[in-house]
Amino acid sequence: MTVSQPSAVEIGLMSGRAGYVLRANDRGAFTVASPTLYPHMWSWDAGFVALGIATVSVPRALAELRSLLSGQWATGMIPHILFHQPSDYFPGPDRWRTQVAAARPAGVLTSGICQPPIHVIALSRILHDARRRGGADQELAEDFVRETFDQWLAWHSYLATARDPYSYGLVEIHHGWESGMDDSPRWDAPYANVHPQPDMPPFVRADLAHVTDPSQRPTDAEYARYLWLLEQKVRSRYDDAVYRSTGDFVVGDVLVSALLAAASDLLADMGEELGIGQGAAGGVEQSRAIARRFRTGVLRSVDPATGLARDLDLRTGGWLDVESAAGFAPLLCGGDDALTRRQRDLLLGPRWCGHSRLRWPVVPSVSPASPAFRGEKYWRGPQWPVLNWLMAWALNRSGEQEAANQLRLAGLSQLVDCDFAEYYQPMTGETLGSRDQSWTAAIALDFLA
Ligand code: 9YW
Repeated sequence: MTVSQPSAVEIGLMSGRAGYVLRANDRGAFTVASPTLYPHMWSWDAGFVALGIATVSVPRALAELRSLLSGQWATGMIPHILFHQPSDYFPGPDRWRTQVAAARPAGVLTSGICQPPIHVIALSRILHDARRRGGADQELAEDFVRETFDQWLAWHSYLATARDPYSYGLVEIHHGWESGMDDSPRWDAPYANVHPQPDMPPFVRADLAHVTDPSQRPTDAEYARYLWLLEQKVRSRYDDAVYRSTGDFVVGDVLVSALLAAASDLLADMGEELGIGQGAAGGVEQSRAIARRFRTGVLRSVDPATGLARDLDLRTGGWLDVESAAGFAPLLCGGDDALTRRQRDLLLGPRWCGHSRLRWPVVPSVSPASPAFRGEKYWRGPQWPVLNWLMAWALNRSGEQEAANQLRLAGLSQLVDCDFAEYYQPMTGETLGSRDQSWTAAIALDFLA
């Protein structure tokens, strides 16, 4: 299916409305992930939000990242949620009980797990925008990189050490939420070994009150497992080594690993350009070493038969064969040109974006040709605009401009109605989940810039 460029009027409306959404979701020091469903700052959302805001205001984009860094733990971990303000969101700070952890930050309440390391990818894009503008924007962005370089390095080093203690080259996650793809079928097998115990505190979900159709969300049984893992993290006092030996869910995540590799290379590039972190044991060399290790880990996970990367269940030692968009992790970190071309063709082909029944040829979270595909259900098939953006970004970086532009145009066509939904039904194009989702508006601005 060929998709044409939106008209000048559509582009004008879309960028105006996307800017309006981000302005409306701005709470001064941070941007909420969505107006009512997610009234806090989420880690990987903040990265996308920052790069979208940078197209209109570099200072405000940098403020978003600075605000996120205020939640960084002493271990280097950037937590997945920063609770800057009270709300009825569940699970909130009372459930996370991070006061049991010595490494928690002072001054802001946070969750106790993390999310994919998209932030330095966003920062390098902001720096690029700022340099194009020059003047005060460029100076601000370069100063920001100098000021925060060690914090980003600490974040990446945390993932590379505490989350890969045996140097497999895959970042270990302790909760499906850490992947950003909560109920993805990627995690069905490992979740089958998660057994909530009767002494888990009772809970009432808040997410269902904000959606029209509960069948589009994870089930209560899935939710109980999520909360049981949270409980296990609390009981381990958020000590990764203790959790590793006691927790039910320990999985090497290929998408997180590929993002870590890509982000580490970009951090090293910025360090070299600005003369930061030089020398044999400096941040630049450390970042390059992290990038090499995780790129190797991702490439090693590829199934030669399917051409897709696989997560590794570190409890059972088994590869997880699910046709999810995370299988395209090698596109994000590069390192094997033949595989990049094979994945490009696969992604644009009939099992993915070229599937004949898709409303728009946009990356679905699970292949519509897979038996695991569910068109309405959260991360089990719907299209998430940020995933499409990531793949377009990756293709562009690998020199695959034509393929990248196809995803960009398809992504823009999907967003032309200006709902900026959380996720979309791939066959009907129906908007699902929250509307006015910040990261969706943000990537629209980036695609339009
Ligand atoms: C939750 C905010 C978050 C995203 C996650 C997505 C969803 C629900 O919304 O999580 O309650 O945390 O799965 O990737 O960061 O947009």
